[in-house]
Amino acid sequence: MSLPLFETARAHRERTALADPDDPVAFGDLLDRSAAGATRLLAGRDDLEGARVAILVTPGRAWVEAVWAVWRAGGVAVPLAQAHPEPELAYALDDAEPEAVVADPELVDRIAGVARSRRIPVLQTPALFRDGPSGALTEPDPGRAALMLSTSGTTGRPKGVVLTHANLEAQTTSLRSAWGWSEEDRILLTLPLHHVHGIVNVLLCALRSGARCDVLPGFGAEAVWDRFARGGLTLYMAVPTVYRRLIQAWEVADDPTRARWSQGAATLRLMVSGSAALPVPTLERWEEITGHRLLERYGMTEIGMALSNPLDGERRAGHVGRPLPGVEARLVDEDGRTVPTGEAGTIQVRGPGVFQEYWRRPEATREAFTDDGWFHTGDRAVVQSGAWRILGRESVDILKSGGEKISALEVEDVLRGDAEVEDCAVVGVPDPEWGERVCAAVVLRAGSDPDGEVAPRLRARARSHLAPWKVPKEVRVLEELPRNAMGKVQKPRIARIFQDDPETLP
Ligand code: MLC
Ligand code: AMP
Repeated sequence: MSLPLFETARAHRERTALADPDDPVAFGDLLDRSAAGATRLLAGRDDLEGARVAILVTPGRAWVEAVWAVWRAGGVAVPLAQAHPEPELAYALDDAEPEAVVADPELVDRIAGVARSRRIPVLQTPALFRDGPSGALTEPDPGRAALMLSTSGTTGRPKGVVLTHANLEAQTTSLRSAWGWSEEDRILLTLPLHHVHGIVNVLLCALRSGARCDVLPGFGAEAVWDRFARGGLTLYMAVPTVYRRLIQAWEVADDPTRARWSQGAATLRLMVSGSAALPVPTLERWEEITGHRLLERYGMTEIGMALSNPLDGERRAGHVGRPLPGVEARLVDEDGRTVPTGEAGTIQVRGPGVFQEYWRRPEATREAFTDDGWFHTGDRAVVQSGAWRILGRESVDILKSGGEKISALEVEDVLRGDAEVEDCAVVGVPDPEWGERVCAAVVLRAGSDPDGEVAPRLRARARSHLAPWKVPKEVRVLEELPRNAMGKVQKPRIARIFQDDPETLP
């Protein structure tokens, strides 16, 4: 049995799969080097049998080689965020219990300590993929787990979302058909590779199509514009914050630069936005300066992409289109009954792209699905004249900042660890740059100095424990948290306090 992804790679051995950022890498190279990596990971065994291997590798050829090596050895790849501080990495290792970590030499120091104390070996790129004895590899069955991605939930700490090879194949098949992918496509990757957006929509769709992916190791507005201007690209996909930053860079550029950038962008065939609501002004300004009407789509780590505006046809502003090929979607009320057309409800999704389970959380997995297999997304929407419109989330405790999902409860737990904090509430405040800005209201213990260095101290605490996007951009001391008659903290009221009277960062 062979996975379609690797069949495609074999059929395109001589063609360029990646440019990293300028060096071309052929599909054949990726196959050969990942085979060497798989053989080393196996160390004499036939199959990793679903063992996890954590990946702390910069987007580029080594990332693909590492993940393919894990898959070809029968393991589950667990991509880690490069920006994670030690406690986040430690949590990820304790949760996934990987048998090894694959890390770039320049990232090894970040994880070496936490890996050593857990007796997890760290294998370094690119040495892992050097020529060596390559054993016979038996590719895993499509039903086996391939990828574990971390997602924030309403229950505090992040959960592992387990996707099988068949899930990934279903997700890429759906998107390739909906967005007209072919081997002639060339996409620019600037998204991080610890999320479904960068991994599936950009990288795996390209590799599975026999197309080419040009990689920038991170996002920079000028670098992206310059890459558009150099020509040759056909596709770009990003989160709304990125399009806003690109617009801002264009606005301050001189006329010749603007002209060069706009002309370059106009040569692409499709630009896609997702992972958070695309503000209509961003959609409109982008269309004015590039001629591209962004295709907005809706997805989630657990399900891949579910809804999309059409490749051909009307892309309605503020809407996310309709269900993608192979995806069933419906709106339900609180009792789980399908709502009448035109009424708001919560999105449920079913289909072959939907994930297998939350890692080692059978209860959470059970609760996320109905008896007949619909996944409950927690996002509210309404269908207007055939197009779906996202209305927001059911839970006030799930925030989205710059496309990163954040659990308010997880941030609150860290802030409560400060000796002076009696209580706190973390909220998402509507923000033109981030979509939502993470803000924290804190109540101090009696006797604490309210004029002291509370905000910088709490931000520093958050920074040392949490990924950078979870660090509150603003911290305010309140006398008490507003509560309703039942004693429940009224988060929308707290968000309004920050909204009505925005403060600059301390
Ligand atoms: C970085 N910072 C953020 C942030 N990213 N703060 C809030 N939200 C974020 N998302 C912090 C930095 O640590 C820094 O803090 C300050 O903000 C400015 O940093 P920067 O250098 O300007 O940010 P940058 O590194 O350029 O990152 C911004 C970004 C990045 C938008 C390019 O966040 C990004 O790539 N986001 C995409 C995430 C993604 O792929 N999501 C898809 C999820 S999957 P300080 O204090 O040090 O100044 C999904 C499903 C679906 O949602 O539908 O696709
Ligand atoms: P994640 O859990 O990080 O995969 O993020 C998924 C969430 O992002 C969804 O549940 C939505 O809340 C949000 N999301 C993704 N795409 C869109 C979109 N186009 N509009 C609004 N919200 C979106």
